[in-house]
Amino acid sequence: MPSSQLPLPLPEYLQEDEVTQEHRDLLSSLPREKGWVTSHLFQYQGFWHTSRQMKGVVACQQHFQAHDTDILLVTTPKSGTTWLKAMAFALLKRVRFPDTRHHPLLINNPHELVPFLEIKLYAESKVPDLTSFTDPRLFSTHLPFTSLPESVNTSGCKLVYLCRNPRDTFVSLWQFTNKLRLENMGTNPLEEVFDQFCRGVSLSGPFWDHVLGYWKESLEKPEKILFLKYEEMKAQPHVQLRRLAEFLGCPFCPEEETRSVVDGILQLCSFENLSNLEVNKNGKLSSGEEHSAFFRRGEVGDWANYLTAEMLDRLDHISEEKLHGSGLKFEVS
Ligand code: PAP
Repeated sequence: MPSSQLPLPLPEYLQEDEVTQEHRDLLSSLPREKGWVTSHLFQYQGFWHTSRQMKGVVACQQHFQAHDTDILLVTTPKSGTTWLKAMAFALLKRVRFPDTRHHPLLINNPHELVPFLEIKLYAESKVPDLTSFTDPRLFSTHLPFTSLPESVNTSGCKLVYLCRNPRDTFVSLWQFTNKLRLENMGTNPLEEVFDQFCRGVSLSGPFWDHVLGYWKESLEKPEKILFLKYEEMKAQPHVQLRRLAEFLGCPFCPEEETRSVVDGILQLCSFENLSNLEVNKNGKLSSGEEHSAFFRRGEVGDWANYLTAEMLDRLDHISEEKLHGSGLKFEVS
């Protein structure tokens, strides 16, 4: 066959070949359900992961050693991960990269600058070389609290958790996974994946258990976990960025305030700015996802364009039941 007619290799995120017997054995021992993009999701320690991610989850639990100065950005998928990565990076590296007109975020997607532990680093290698990361190291994860590597809890490592209301999270996830599906797979029927989401069968789901795990821990250990909401970041970005800076031990000094450094970071990391950069319009992650898939509307309340009254009833009912007595509430508009 001429090379021009050879079928294109699948992007890495769609590859499900299990090369080691150990991994095959583990997967075959786990409950499985139909995946949203890949053929299956596997339930491990109560939460759902793809086969490729499972490799990363196990390797990172076994081998990741947190440093006291590490910072871990934690989210459920589609809660604003890309935005938080950009803001935390710009904030922590502001002395090294003070000029927002010549900044790494202008030529790199935030996921490249702040890699996922289980989806990137430990999915690619059982023991990745982390020596190029300088302290404070900045990583991210979608892992639920109960699945974090032990050293995250035993070290002084800090966690920043960002969540988003379940209505927008679901719609964003549905849209994102449709983009990741190959053309011949078609789009996922909304009703079908909505039902899966409600039953907890979504990437790193159940959504509510994920959020509650970190919410409770943040109440007990506010110096260890900062709990942020997407809706609050949209409504009061200056307040939330200053909170983040204080929590991470690098508050803005008066001189920075007079130079409007907060404005500069928010502008650099805004949806408008990031989504229009060449790198984010046309680039791809090494695992094959197009950067543009991480930027859609970036608003609160887009759920109103997709969810029926019946769906809202079901979702709100689950939220009420799950969050009852926790003190946690979501804003939806
Ligand atoms: P991930 O968890 O897979 O990394 P994540 O970044 O959390 O994805 O989700 C993308 C969502 O954040 C998208 O929401 P939408 O589908 O409702 O539009 C995306 O548009 C939004 N987003 C990305 N960058 C920004 C930003 N700079 N400001 C606000 N929202 C953003």
